[in-house]
Amino acid sequence: MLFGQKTHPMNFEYPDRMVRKGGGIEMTGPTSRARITCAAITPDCTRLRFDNAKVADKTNRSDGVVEDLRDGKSVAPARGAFVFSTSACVIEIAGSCLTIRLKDGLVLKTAAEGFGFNGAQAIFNFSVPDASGFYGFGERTKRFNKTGDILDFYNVDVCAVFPHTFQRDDYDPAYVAIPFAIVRTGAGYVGLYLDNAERLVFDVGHIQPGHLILQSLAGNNDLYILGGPTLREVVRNFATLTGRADVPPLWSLGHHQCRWGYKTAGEFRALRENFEKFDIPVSALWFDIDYMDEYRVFTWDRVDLPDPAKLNRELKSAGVRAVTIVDPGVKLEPGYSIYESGKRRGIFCKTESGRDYVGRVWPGDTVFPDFATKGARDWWAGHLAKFINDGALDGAWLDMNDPATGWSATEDMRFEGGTVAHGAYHNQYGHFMAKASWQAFRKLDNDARPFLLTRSGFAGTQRYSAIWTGDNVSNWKHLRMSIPCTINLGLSGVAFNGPDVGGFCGHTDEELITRWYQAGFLFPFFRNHSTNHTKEQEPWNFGPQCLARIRYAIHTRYRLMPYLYNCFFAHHLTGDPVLRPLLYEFDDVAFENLDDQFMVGESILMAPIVERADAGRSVVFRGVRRQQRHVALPEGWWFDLRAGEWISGGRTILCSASLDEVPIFIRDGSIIPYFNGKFRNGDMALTKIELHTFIRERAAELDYYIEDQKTRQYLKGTYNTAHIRAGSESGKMRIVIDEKGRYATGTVQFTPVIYGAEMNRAVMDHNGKRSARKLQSSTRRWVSTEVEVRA
Ligand code: MIG
Repeated sequence: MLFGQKTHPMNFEYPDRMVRKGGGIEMTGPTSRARITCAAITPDCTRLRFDNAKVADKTNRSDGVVEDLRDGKSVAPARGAFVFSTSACVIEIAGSCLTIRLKDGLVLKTAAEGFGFNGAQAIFNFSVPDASGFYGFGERTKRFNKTGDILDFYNVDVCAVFPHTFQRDDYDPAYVAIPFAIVRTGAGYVGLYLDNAERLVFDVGHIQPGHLILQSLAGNNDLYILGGPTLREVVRNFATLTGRADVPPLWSLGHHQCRWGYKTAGEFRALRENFEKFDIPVSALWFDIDYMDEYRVFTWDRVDLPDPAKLNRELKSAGVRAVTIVDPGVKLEPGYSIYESGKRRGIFCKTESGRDYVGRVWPGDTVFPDFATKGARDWWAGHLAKFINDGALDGAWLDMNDPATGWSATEDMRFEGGTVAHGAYHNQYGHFMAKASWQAFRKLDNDARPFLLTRSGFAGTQRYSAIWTGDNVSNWKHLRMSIPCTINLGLSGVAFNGPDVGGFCGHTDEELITRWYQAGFLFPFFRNHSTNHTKEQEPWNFGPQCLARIRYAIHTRYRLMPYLYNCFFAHHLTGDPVLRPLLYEFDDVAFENLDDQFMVGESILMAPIVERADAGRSVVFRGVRRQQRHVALPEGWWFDLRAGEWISGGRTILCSASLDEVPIFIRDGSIIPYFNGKFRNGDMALTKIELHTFIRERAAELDYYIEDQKTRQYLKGTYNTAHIRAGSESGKMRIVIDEKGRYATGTVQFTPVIYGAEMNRAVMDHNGKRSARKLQSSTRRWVSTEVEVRA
């Protein structure tokens, strides 16, 4: 089937004879027979399993759901009825029509012909006439709200296979498949997760307005119904089902620099020196494919990089980590030790002919580890661990795992010793590669936090890796699209994600890179990356003014590191994404399609400029061109960081921003933990934290998590929660901190910084220890109106 195609709903049969059988309900039609069973997974999550008789292999090979939640508690149909009832919902089956009544009153109903089969294919057709917002769906292009779109779930090396996407923003193929739909109706939100790793197509009101149609091409279907009624609850439920990510190492939240084309040790040293010279923090430098010896995985080009471990230790002593790309393909070359060892152990994917599957990628003829098997994962983990250790590396970057196989037909690749056809693992190839690579890091140090970045993935990949959104282009469309893409991926469980800042393909320019840094500096993953033979994209290539602007954005990220890190910790505990749509915090129909603004955590609203100056509206004020845009401000008060004053929300304002500026607003009732101390690139000790407090009418509360920020001890409960409350009391700001937990207390010292309040004293109480302070500053600006340009 071609991209964009699907099976016509009229080509399915809709079974309508029902009998109660085997703890479930059996449906039959002229050619089809399917048994539906139900399980209560969590108090807010129910699973319906459709066991289609035409699907011979009953194994569900999806690794999407966390192991602990795979069984659930099976629920038999009610006596004498075709009804399943759980604490979350009541599901009624009448012919092939499903009615799901959620406990909060939301009703989700299919069409009369609601689910059907065409051999091994299945269709679920939900009639959702009052739904106007559809979100999630993993990594997607286009806009935030998917109403009217057709979404293919079949991972592909997008840019290589569909080069026309370079100049467009309306194409569908993606590198990541997460078949999860969030539906916004008048009565609240509900989530549907179709847990089937085979190729799927979702049609969101494109062929039938008012309908959400889910189709699978093969395999058995587990349909999870995730309750709300708020967006936050649906997202948290899905994150719990597929796994909330571990907390990343602190350095990985810094600014990263990468480029396809960096080759020699001298270049890496010069890069590090330039970052220092230009006063730009960089937490990691990345090695793209040129570091390898003719693209052989787990090797180094010893001419260009004679002693990589020495180089990487040198970088680390300056606070800069090193990450290498790792492609799954192993060069088919007798005598090459990795190939020989894999061959001996029989861990490569096979074809139907019984031979090792051969693809055609960077090293030439290439074989592929069968990550679906434990044997191959263990083999890979062993080699990767050794490579990481010998090279003094800090992380791995997993590319080409969609999988990309060049001109060799991908579908010929089979799994589990050739017994399982390609489709069962296609969408999970990157996922299982990430799982195997994660094991490698755990092998090296069981108490350390792995850092992995993958291009391809499936539901649940966040358990092992962060995701970058693949090959984008240095143009305004791709900058604009990066916001909804990162938001939807975040709603789909993958909080730690982001685009190539500045754009990967094509040449960036001074204005675009400035706006991209300004839009992206608080994205969860923050890396400048570009392809070879394009304009050099490091921050100092665009003149001193541009450098100053970029520096300002990057410094602000490091200053806000406690806030960002805390968002990641909170994600681990709750499932809340880091980058959020406004809808997440303010459920207002006005924000249903809003995707050129976003929230970072619950307090920071960003409305970056994502249009070229000569494309949008602009004004000249005091001799400076300022670009204009509309900013929707939700109800309540907002602190405009640029003006240093409160403005009222509940309206859309027209904002103008020169190239020095990013419109950022802080929500009334916020405490933002801020780092004003010394750091060297990725090395920071967050022991002295300023509490930037923004209070006008709402009192503020924040749970701030305190732990060692490098080991896995927090997973055993070794962390503290500092519950911080702030409010004004008779002309004084009163801040009360109640720190509790199993970590040593008092390792972090807090200092208040009050914004926009007419008072000059604060009283702080930290676990009973009182201190009165004069306010340090009330107008420290994060992204200044006039950026200081240094020579
Ligand atoms: O065929 O390693 O998306 O980030 O720089 C291209 C070279 C292979 C694709 C990745 C990109 C990376 C590039 N890779």
